[in-house]
Amino acid sequence: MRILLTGFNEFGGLEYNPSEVIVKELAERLKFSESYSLLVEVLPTEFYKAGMRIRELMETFKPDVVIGLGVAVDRHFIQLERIALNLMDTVVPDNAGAIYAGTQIVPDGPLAYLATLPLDKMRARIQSLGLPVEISNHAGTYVCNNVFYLARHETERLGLNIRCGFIHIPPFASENRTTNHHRLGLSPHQIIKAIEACIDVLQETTASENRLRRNQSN
Ligand code: PCA
Repeated sequence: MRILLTGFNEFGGLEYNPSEVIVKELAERLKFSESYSLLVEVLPTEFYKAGMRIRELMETFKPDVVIGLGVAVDRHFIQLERIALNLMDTVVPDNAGAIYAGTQIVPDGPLAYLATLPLDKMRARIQSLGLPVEISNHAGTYVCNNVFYLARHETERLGLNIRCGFIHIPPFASENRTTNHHRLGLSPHQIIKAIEACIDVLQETTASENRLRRNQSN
C-alpha cells in the first residue's frame, strides 16, 4: 500500500503547525514498515501552491491512499472530514497573501466530494484508544479544504479507485498552557496514535477488499 500523507507549514501567526510535526514524526516512525510505503510532505499554506503540489504528488507517487492533515485551532477533537467543498472563502490571507470570497476552486466542478476513507471504522478505532474523535461535515473553506477538494477532484479526473480524505487535528495540549484553554488539545503522542490507528484500519480494509476480489475472480 502506498500512502501519501501531507501536513502544512505554519500560518496565521502560529509559531509552528502541529500537522507538520506529526507528519515528520510519522515519517520517522514508519519508514521501515514492510506493509506500506509512506511519502510525507509538508505543503505550504497557500491555496495555489498547495493545490498544484498535491496534484503533482498524486501523479508521480501514485498513492493508494491520500491523507491530508491540518490543524484546526479551535477544535478539541480529531476530526475526520466527510465533505470537501468546491469553495474558497476566507478573511484570513494565506501565506502568499491571497484572499478569496465565495470563489469556486474548480469552476464548473462538482459542488462537493465525499471522502473515500472508511470514516466509521477509523472513528471506532480511535475511540477504542480512548481519544476524542468525530466525523466532521465541514473542512472549512480555507487551504485545507482546498487540498482535500483538489485531491478528490484528481481521483475523479483520473478515474482512480483510491482512498482519499482529510483529517483536522487539534492544537497540541502543551501549546494551550499559555492560554486559558489549558484543558483543550491533545499531546503529539495521542495524535500520532490516532493517525497510526487510521493507517492500520486502511491496511486491514485494503487487505480484506483484496481477499474479496481474489475470491470473486476464482
Ligand atoms: N489548517 C488550515 C490550513 C493549514 C492548516 O494546518 C485549514 O484548516 O485550512
